[in-house]
Amino acid sequence: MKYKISLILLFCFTFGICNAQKKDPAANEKKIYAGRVKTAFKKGWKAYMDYAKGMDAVNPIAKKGHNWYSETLLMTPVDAFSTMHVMGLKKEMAEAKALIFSKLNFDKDMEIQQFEIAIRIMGGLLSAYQLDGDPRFLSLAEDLGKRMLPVFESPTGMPYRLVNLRTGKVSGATTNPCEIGSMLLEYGMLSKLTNNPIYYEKCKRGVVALYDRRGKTDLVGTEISVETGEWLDKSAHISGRIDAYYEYLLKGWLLFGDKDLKNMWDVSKAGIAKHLGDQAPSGFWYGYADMDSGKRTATIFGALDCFYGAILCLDDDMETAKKLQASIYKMWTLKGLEPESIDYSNMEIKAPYYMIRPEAIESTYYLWHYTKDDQYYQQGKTMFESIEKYCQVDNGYVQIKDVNTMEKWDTLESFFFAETMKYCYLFFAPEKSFSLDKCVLNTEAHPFFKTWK
Ligand code: DMJ
Repeated sequence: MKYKISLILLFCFTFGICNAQKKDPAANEKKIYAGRVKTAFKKGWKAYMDYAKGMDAVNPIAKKGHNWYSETLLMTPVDAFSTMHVMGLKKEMAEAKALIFSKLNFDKDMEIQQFEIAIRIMGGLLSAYQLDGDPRFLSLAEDLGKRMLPVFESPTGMPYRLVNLRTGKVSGATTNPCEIGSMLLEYGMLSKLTNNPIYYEKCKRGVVALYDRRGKTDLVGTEISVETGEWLDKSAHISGRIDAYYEYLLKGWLLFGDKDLKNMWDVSKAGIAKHLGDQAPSGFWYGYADMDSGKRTATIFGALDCFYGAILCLDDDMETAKKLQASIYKMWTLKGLEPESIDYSNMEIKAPYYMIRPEAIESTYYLWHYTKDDQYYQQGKTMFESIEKYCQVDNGYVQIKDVNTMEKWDTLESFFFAETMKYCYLFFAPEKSFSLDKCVLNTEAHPFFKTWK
């Protein structure tokens, strides 16, 4: 009798496991990887708490921290919070909140770069408010938003780059499209959540002023004066200094349903495809061109440019996203970690460092999310493994000075926590912990939810 029962139990157990494996053979592996990404995040965070608590960022090897400006803006805790929430890291969330609510204060006689502070700090606070519900996050974001508003008081309506948080004095009249347009999501969210349209209105006015100055190719250049409206560098590309301007035209439409943005995106997208898209022998890439003539000026593609794969996915252009992804992965596996930039005409590395940027992982994740094609899941695993292998030190994670030698660079940008770790985690995260379909991620990967009608 006893023997019979054991046999039945054994049968049920084996059958149960086999059945579960049939349902999702990768379930177990995903659980293990989700745990490993969380462990990596916690290790990075511990380094911050041990050596840089209360400062902007950590230098794990030197066992110290540093601030961007003369005083801290709590860059790492604010940027890290939304990922802690997605990962369900309660202890770390409590630590970040304690720091933010006891130490974060914007009343400082300090000149800051409004774009970086908007996407990392304002974006982080707004997302934290939506995820966590604590109204102090929103109050801080609103205080910051008010202090940064003077940037829009230029003759053209395009924002100045820098502002003093206490006095409101602005400077930095020479700027770029990214620093003009890539705060539209943050200012828009602030408007929605505070019922005060001023932030979105001012920011959108600057975006439209920039768009109206686009070249004959429908593309924007790299440098412009917000006082005269004149272009100072007419080089068009999707790399740093322009990238998130395009990203926010599409995401602004998706989040706010603003048809002007949709139109601006459609026009820009066609210009990008026509003048920057480049089918080379080494693969499909986006290069540089003159914004008026469309003449190719360089065949450079960089780590930052990789964001465009995610945007193509959001725009439902899977075929182009897949072509670009093959190149992104080629660049990543060239040395085992992606360099900052390459010349795709000969696959020569132009800038050899790796800042633990997220964009390649981001696009791989979007493609996997929308296609569920296993090759992208495998690529995501490879990317995480290479960060584990090359960027990990005994007491944390650091950047890489040169992907040829994998020499360490003892610093860690806050986007390691906000983005790189978040995208790595999402490949393996339990479905119920996060859904990309229910939010729009800002350019710093902070989830924004449409909570209004
Ligand atoms: C982040 O701050 C944001 O993703 C920004 O849009 C570009 N640069 C970094 C990450 O590389």
